[in-house]
Amino acid sequence: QAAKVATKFTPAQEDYQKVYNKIVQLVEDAGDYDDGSYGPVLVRLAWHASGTYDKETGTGGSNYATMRFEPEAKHGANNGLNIARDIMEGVKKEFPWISYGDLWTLGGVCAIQEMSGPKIPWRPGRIDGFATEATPDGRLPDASQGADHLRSIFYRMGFNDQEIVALSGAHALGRCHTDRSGFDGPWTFSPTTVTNDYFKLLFDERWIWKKWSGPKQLVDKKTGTLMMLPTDYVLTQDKSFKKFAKAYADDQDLWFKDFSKAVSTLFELGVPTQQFVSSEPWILKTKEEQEE
Ligand code: DDH
Repeated sequence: QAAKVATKFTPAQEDYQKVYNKIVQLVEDAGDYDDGSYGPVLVRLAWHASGTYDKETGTGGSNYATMRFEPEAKHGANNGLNIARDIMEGVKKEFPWISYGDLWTLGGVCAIQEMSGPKIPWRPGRIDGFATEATPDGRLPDASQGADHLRSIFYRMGFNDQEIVALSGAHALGRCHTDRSGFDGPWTFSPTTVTNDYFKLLFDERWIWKKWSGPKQLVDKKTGTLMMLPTDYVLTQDKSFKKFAKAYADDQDLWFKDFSKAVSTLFELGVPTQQFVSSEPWILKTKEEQEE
């Protein structure tokens, strides 16, 4: 009798492209949800899965996808991300071989690229970890604070001022929900398209404190429909942050380039280099490029 040989499936780049394509499908099937796309909330999931990294202890980051476990799943900063995790669960059913860390970061890459953003170099290699590897609360930024807080949070991940500002431009996408963070509204008029409008609006609009019983936030004086968090507004107040924010407001190509690099780094935080299956990150194709 022949012995059963267990053959391990080794996925190639084209297999990850299939996962990417499945995510595209689900993002587009959002119906009435928010602005008609799950893209922004998928970007937020990828970011919160990665932004827990602490370079001193080497803990946190996207490697183990510990947001699957309580209490990390229930951290206030992660409110509402169950929606994104549930969507990704649908993808995982079809491609059970992919790790959660790879899946969630790929979701972020896919969402950014499909919403007209820059290409985000990405490679697989993250592994599923255990609840004991979950990170303590307080590693993600608190929107009510200022420049010192931003620096202490992002320097801990290994980023500098320029990268803090570049990454913050992700708020071109999506919106705040009163039932998730307590804040309310979108940052731009096109919350499902990656543009440098976030930076432009920061400088071009007049921002006033919103009069309401909710948490302290700003609204644009002209329409009263857009918002900025205290941590967004500080990018125009702090001298070092302001220099970069102004440069990105003036030059979308420059921001795309810097945003792509910083996001690619962000999504790899906490992953030991030897775990990656390829020495160089890949550039996956957008849906549109594959139709050409
Ligand atoms: Fe953010 N973010 N973020 N953010 N974020 C929120 C939503 C979204 C902060 C606070 C909030 C980044 C940085 C910061 C996205 C991406 C990124 C919300 C609203 C709050 C609050 C949540 C809700 O109510 O649904 C703070 C503070 C910071 C900071 O200090 C720098 C970064 C670096 C990214 C990134 O992706 C690189 C996205 C996308 C959203 C919209 C989500 C949605 O559902 O829409």
